[in-house]
Amino acid sequence: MSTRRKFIKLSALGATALGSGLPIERALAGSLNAAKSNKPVVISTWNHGVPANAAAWEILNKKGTALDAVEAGVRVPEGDPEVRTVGYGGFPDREGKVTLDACIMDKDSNCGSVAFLQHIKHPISVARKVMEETPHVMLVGEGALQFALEKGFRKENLLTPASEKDWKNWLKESKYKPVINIENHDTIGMLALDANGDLAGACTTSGAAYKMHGRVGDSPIIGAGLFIDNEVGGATATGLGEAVMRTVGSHLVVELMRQGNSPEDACRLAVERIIAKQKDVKDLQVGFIALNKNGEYGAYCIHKGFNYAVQDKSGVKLIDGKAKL
Ligand code: SD4
Repeated sequence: MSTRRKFIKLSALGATALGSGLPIERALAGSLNAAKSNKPVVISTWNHGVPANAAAWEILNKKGTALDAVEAGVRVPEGDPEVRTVGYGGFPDREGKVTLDACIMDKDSNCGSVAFLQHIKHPISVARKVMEETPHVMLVGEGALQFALEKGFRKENLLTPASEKDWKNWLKESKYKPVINIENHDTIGMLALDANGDLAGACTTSGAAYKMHGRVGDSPIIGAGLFIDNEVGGATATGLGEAVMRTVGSHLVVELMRQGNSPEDACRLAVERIIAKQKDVKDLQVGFIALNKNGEYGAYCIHKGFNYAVQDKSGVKLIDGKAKL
């Protein structure tokens, strides 16, 4: 970046910091310390983020790109039938169909997304192909499936016997009520900063368990479930997608970081915005994680119980997200 451009950016940051009442030193320190940045680093939602991060780390540690890392990382829970909320083995909708949502975003603000996709185990890789091999950002349903098959993905049955059994039990009462902090809100969202200092993110889910057929959540929506701006940072969301979409949550978190907030503060402010817009948050969980350009990270959620996984040079961590309530 030219010195002049850097100066303009820092001036803008300083002005924002003044406007928001944030200490200017803190806002500026973030930009000025770029040389000391913590990289590479990868963070992701929930405890299934630990093995997912390990796969991403293998790439990051060999100076691979953040984009390759996040794709490889989230493919781990996508392919794991024991993870009942992502990819193969995910809970179906109320008609017993496993429908998947995923998106990916890179350092150049390229993005790709698939929603309401059936029969394909790795929707994140289809999303990447949408990004790289089509003029579009998002493909859904039958069109997304047709595209995946054209690209050589295999059509398979994603409903495992365990998920089918649970669905049949659910049918007995057919009561749809999202429950906080348990398996029906366990999307994986992953953010990585590579050795080159570039960011990328990925988000993939089977969505809310027993949702209406055709329902799409926040996870494949760029800006809601995931957002990356390589000049600032990235954010991703988990929890009740409808609440995240109403506030375009991940974009909000990134913009709050742009204004000088730390990753954790940005996540907290976005959570507070969601709470302010909802009548009742008793049964509503949303969690955000965020990573900035310096490799600093943080998280925040509405209710206790949300955790996130981190891997960097200092090792592997599973951290409880701070909660508002
Ligand atoms: C959705 N946000 O479809 C997703 C679900 C989720 O952790 O995050 N689960 O609403």
